[in-house]
Amino acid sequence: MGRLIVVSNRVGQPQQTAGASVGGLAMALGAALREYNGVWFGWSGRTVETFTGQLSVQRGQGATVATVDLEEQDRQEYYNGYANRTLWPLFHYRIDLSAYERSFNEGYARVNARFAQTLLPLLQPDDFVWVHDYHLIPLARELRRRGVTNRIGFFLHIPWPARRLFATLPFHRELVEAMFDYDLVGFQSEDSLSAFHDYVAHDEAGKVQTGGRAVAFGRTVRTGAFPIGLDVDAFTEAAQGEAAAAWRDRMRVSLAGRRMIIGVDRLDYSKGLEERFLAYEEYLANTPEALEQVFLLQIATPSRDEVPAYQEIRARLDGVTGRINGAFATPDWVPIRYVNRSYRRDELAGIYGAASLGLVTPLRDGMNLVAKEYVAAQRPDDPGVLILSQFAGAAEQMREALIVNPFSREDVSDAIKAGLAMPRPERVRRWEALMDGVRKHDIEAWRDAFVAALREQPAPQLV
Ligand code: GDG
Repeated sequence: MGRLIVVSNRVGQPQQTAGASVGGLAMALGAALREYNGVWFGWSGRTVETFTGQLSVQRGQGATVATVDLEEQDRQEYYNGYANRTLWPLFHYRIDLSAYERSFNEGYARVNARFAQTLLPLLQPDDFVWVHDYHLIPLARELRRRGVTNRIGFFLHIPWPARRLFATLPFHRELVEAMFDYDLVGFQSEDSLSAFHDYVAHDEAGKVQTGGRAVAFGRTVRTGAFPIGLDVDAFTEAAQGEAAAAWRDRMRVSLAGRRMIIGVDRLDYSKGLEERFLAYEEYLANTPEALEQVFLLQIATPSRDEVPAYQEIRARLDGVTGRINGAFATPDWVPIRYVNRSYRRDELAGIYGAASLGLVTPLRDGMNLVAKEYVAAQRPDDPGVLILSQFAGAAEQMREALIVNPFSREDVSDAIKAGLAMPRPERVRRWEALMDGVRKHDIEAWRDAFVAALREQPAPQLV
């Protein structure tokens, strides 16, 4: 069996489980590489004056991590630019925030070419290559141009937007055409998959065959939905460890008989934090008996702070939380505990476990792993209730959550009320169904389904 070569913008530590701050992507790929004798290749996060293509290789147990340095101009145009100022907002339905600058486009093309050039000497003929996320959509095209015939798969961690939105991207056609250089393209949800099919069928006059083969540009690519999940065993282990128990106890003391609602998100406008705070404010305003009895703990870890839209949302959230706390707080109670730092995974697991409600209300999200973590951290005999946005990919599987429209304050406020009042038997019944789903759609199921599909796939054929 050939090796698995994973390529993503940044690499993580494959051995890491309970340790410090890692995002959803890093956790997912770390678990995948532990299973296969793999190589994980990506940007080191460092910049140098002139790009050299010099690889830095670290060998660990069962996996090798290889990184390359980029130039400062690459960081600005490719990472802060095209990836995080053009594609991220557009794919999260925020065309008002999407910047269409040619230099970003050039930086994106340049870095994808640099990635291909640097990866080339690492590849062996029977390797399978698995490319991740919106930073690297054209990577297969760059590898094919350099003669690579290995199987190459692509997985998009974020949503694929509706076709009319996608068409606002200059060179949208080229980007999709580049996706036909993969053997397999995977999305998080049926919603994203069908939006992609819709574009292929309508804008390219292509065809979508049964089994998910998309035909356009004279080529065929296999497509599918592969919902990502948790490394459930690692997470439950973390939730049962000492650090988690210490935080559960610490939170229980600090509750002082009150109920806690929890939100945990990267500080990102796609996560709907402002809308969440306003819905919670509405709940407080309409529920006088909740005053001093409930609080919202929002952990919002700063993210992408070089990008102006992230500086703006941070400032707005400072304002909104300050205003709500000023209006409702009493000398010994604040309605929102707003925390801008990150916690270790095991600490987070303990904090989730002490919350009566998990509030997960992104305006758009590829999947959302926090929803799954909240469920996995609950006590089976007395679980909390999950409130989940209908616009998170996770909503396709987590039907027993209280599904809400995050744009509607009334809807979210009603769900908070219903969740806090829900009798224990109903909480247990919903939690059991949710936890079954979390186990079924776990990280191994995701990884194995994608890798199996990639390995079975015959080489691309001309139609
Ligand atoms: C992208 C897609 C998709 C957060 N704060 C801390 C912390 N986190 C962890 C959470 C969770 C992860 O970060 C966030 O994952 P999400 O899935 O919620 O969101 P994104 O970061 O936007 O991830 C998303 C995901 O990729 C995987 O495909 O689900 O849709 O946008 O695991 O727990 N972790 C620690 N301390 C924190 O303070 N340790």
